[in-house]
Amino acid sequence: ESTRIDVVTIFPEYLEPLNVSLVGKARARGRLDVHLHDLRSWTHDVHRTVDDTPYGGGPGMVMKPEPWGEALDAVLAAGPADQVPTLVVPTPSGVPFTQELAQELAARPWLAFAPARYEGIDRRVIEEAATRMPVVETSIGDYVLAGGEVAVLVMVEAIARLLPGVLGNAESHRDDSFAPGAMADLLEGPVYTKPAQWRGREVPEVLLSGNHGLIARWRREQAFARTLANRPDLVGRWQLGGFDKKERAA
Ligand code: 6GU
Repeated sequence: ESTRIDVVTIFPEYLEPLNVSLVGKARARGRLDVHLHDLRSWTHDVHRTVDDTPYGGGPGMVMKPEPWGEALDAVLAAGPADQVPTLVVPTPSGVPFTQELAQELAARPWLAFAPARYEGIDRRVIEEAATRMPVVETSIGDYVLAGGEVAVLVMVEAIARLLPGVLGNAESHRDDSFAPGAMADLLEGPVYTKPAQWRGREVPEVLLSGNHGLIARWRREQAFARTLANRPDLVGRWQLGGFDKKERAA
């Protein structure tokens, strides 16, 4: 019913936006149960050290295994005794975070996020965690962030809006009307609202026509054109199935 989310980070304040807007409301309504943890609370030295130099040499620092091991032990112990979380590790070396993966994760009752700073976490932490719980290493895109915290915000927002009762009715109906994964293949076209004329620019006449068949066809054409222009990589998937049915229906 309520999705539990644990986040272990050296910057809990970076996750403050989880108190705002859609995710904040989902928490206030009891649909999301978010627990933030400071990784440094599982250090034991006076400097609260979480990183060290990489074996084998090279630039940057690597996150030490011991604090992460204790943190994941504590997270496991804090949740329901009959469950384990799915551990989500944001990393540019992970599998792409897609709408499909967001849907899979939204179906799980308990997610634990382990965003890293520096060059990443000692590999043994991920391997040992994987003996105890499902682990997903995932990237939000082909660019490098300074740390995984912002990626956690992205993922939690994408997941939260899929939870039952989080979005308004209009929006959830709209999403339901698409086959699962449809948005991965076709970008949305342009949208307009009142006034019908603004700074000498008109709303496309077809949208004022009241002809819903014509409007649907126009929107489809706009979506095709925008996908061709902005995401030609998606066009290759149009032939491979799933799309014909939607086009016929529309
Ligand atoms: Cl998940 N983390 C970091 N640090 N950089 C990224 C990323 C994640 N996804 C894309 N770039």
